[in-house]
Amino acid sequence: MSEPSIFTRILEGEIPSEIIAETENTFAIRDINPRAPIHLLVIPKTPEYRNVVELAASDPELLAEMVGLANTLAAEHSDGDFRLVFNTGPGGGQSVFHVHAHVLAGGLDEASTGA
Ligand code: DGP
Repeated sequence: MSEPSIFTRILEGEIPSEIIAETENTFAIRDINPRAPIHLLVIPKTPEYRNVVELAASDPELLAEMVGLANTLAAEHSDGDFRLVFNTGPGGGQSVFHVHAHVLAGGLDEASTGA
């Protein structure tokens, strides 16, 4: 068994971080290192998918649930418009291998493209 991911540890309350929203199979937190005025993470509760490619191939409904929560959060925290980023692989900037979507909103500019 590999170590639980940082997001599983947050979900289980081992690491403090406010869970700002959840659905049956997903939850959301604020990114610890925000790169936009609104920078949230939407995460499946299951740790079984390392990245969005694995998730889309195995459980597209769960991916759709993530997109739905991102949309809800962008409406609640900003004007409803948002950028959704899935860093994929270390070369794509991914550092946590428990798939997650970066939801960026609120006065985006070119500088906030990289989540
Ligand atoms: P990525 O680099 O795409 O794998 O994104 C991982 C993000 O997770 C990164 O932007 C920072 C965030 N992050 C890492 N550790 C923590 C934490 O303990 N709490 C919160 N809220 N965010 C974290």
